[in-house]
Amino acid sequence: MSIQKSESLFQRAQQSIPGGVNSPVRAFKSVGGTPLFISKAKGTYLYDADGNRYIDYIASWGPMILGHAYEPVIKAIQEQAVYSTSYGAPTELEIKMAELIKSMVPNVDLIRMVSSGTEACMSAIRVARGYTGRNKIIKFEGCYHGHADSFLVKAGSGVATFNIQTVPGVTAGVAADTLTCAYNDLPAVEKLVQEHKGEIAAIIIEPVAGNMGCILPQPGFLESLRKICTDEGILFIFDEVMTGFRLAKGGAQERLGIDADLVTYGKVIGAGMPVGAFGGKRQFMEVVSPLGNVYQAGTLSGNPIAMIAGYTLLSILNDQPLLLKEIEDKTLYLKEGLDKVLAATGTPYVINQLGSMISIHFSDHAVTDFASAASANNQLFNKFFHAMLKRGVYLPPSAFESWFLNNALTQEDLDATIKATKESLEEIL
Ligand code: KE4
Repeated sequence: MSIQKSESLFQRAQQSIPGGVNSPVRAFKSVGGTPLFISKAKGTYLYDADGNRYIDYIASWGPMILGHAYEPVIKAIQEQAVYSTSYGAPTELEIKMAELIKSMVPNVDLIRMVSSGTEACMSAIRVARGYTGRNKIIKFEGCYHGHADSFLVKAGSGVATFNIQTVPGVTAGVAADTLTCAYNDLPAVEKLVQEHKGEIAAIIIEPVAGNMGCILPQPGFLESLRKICTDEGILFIFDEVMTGFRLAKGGAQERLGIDADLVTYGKVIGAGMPVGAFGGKRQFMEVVSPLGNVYQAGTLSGNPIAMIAGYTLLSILNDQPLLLKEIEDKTLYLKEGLDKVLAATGTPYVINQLGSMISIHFSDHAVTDFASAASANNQLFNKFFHAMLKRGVYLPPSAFESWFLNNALTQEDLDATIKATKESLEEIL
């Protein structure tokens, strides 16, 4: 398999773009090698600049839940684009989008559109601080809520992949207001809350973590956090940028039966266009400008192209909830196949999975937080990544990422992935 064009494009890209990419996780820095430059995609297949085809398990890090170039979405974008791509003024489309999301998810009376998951999470934290008058937040080591300063403290995704302990440019003052502890470590949360009584505005969490690989909340963990927040006047923020409209129509709130005070969305709600959102009960969201004084804004927030793309995709998921079940069934089929081939090798591994989020960890212990994810044999994962890539299977280029299945995957694709896994393990072990 030649990747000559990607290699020359990567050289050229590095002359004009930091690291040759517009987002670090794309650079293959932890797995090594040359990032593939993608020229097109359709359904579950990516095609790189050299014409090689890959079965895609990234789905643009989540958004392509029904597959790439999904016809109803493409058609809707094409039809809308002729009426201009942005007005900087309100449109009925934004109302329809807000009303649709409110009808699909629990606990959202008001919702504000933004242009990324980072903006959504950054704004949600500001709402919590504005509403409570408190400064500190608790986040969990290995969770990633975007690249706003407050979150780049023991963050997941690329920050974990590159093992960046403290991000230059994030001031000590900002970092001091971000308290961290291990995911699933309830005593650590209780200790922080007691030590900082009355100072904590929010606890923000990925209800199912996807930025350390896929890591599930232990039974009772989220319920206990919910009780702590209620008792202490702390806002409970679910970062559902990954889990929203994937784990269930109502996201993790519905799937896990936990009520958040604020919830953030991204990825799927834009169907691949730049969209994020934050929302919650009226009592919290009415502090947001221009209703309240917590200022938050965006030139392209709610722009018509992003709205029609997201609205079209969400409408389909809303009208056909069995689609999410189909993707979950495909994930379970894949998990069973991976389990069989991995078990046959005798090498230690765990597979974490919920809904259509899944990850493999070459570990002889359960992976329940960042430390246990980091102590897995991630060098072996890197070899596995490349062995799969050369067999036409495109996994996230880091052990600290969840895989994302899309509904364009066929039984043949899944079987090909299981076969590639068997062959890859035979090669690298
Ligand atoms: P964006 O600003 O990248 O749209 O969203 C930030 C974000 C917030 N919350 C969660 C739970 C997220 O997973 C993300 C972004 N996820 C990463 C992938 N792990 C985006 C990929 C990238 O950084 O290029």
